[in-house]
Amino acid sequence: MITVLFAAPDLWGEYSDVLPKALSDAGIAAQVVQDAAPETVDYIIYAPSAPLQDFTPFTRTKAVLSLWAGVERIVGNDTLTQPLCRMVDPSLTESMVEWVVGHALRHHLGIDAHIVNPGHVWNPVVPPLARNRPVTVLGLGALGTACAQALAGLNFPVTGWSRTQKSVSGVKCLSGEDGLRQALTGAQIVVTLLPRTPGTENTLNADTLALTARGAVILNPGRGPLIDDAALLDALETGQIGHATLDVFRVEPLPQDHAFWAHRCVTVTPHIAADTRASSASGVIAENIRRAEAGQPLLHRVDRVLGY
Ligand code: NDP
Ligand code: OXD
Repeated sequence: MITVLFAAPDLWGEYSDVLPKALSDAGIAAQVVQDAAPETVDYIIYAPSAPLQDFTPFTRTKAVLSLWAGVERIVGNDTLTQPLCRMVDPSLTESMVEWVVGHALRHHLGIDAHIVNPGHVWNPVVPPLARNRPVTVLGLGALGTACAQALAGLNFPVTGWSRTQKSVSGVKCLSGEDGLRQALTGAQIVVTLLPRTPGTENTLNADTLALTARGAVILNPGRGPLIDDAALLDALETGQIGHATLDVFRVEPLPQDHAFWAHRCVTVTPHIAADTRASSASGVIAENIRRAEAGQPLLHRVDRVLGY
């Protein structure tokens, strides 16, 4: 019998039934507990809300399994010597695709003009076809790749950018510094799905925002620090950027006095682009524990040096 410590008390209600069931379905004899002597714990289930900060006493723990895809709040923890895995979950991916495609289509079709039209103006402006609207997705990981492919499936010409060179069917893939400039040049919609690391901070800044097509739309469901807030506000003022739909921020909840709230060309969504669903995430956790117990390599292991 292995011991799985569920270290995120606020999520216990969602997982208390489904996680033990998923482990049992995977053939693992486990007790899932909210409290245990550290030296008895085999696996830790972690979320940023977890009060647990010192991993030193967990001497027999074989892995820390994050319920979140983004691991920036744990990856730099020096007491963590155990392997860390991030969440890659089909329902998380599905919801991110829905958020990105939904907000891309909102801007592509100019839907707002028809929803808010107090003057009852009959203005038959026909949007271009998607095939004539270049879209760039920064980050071609689990989420970025799925979003890029969904957008390509709607006929948008999609360019994707990542740290290492990728090959994604239907998507023009670029990497490296020059690749970033090429990917952004002329883009009309830019989606940021990079992790927060020192290497991705302010990827969108005054210099790179200036490369996009005039009036481009930014969709950021990645992390707030991927964008230089002040540079974005400047670019919105000049019209270089036409609209920004932002789901994530440097400080969350977004402070009431932040300029994004009141800006007519900014849409704020409250970090809801994609949520980890307990039922599918439990299956992902159970599979990883099954693999570890069988001596197989863990899936979705975080590279502590790269930070994601
Ligand atoms: P992955 O780790 O699968 O993918 C990350 C991608 O970013 C990879 O393509 C990687 O390149 C690329 N990348 C990393 N660093 C750099 C760099 N310095 N330059 C260029 N490219 C870089 O992550 P996911 O797709 O699973 O998730 C992405 C992010 O989405 C998460 O880290 C999280 O911040 C955010 N997120 C937001 C949610 C929300 O609700 N708003 C929900 C879930 C996640 P390479 O392929 O070469 O390694
Ligand atoms: C995540 C998130 O990283 O919800 O999973 O942002």
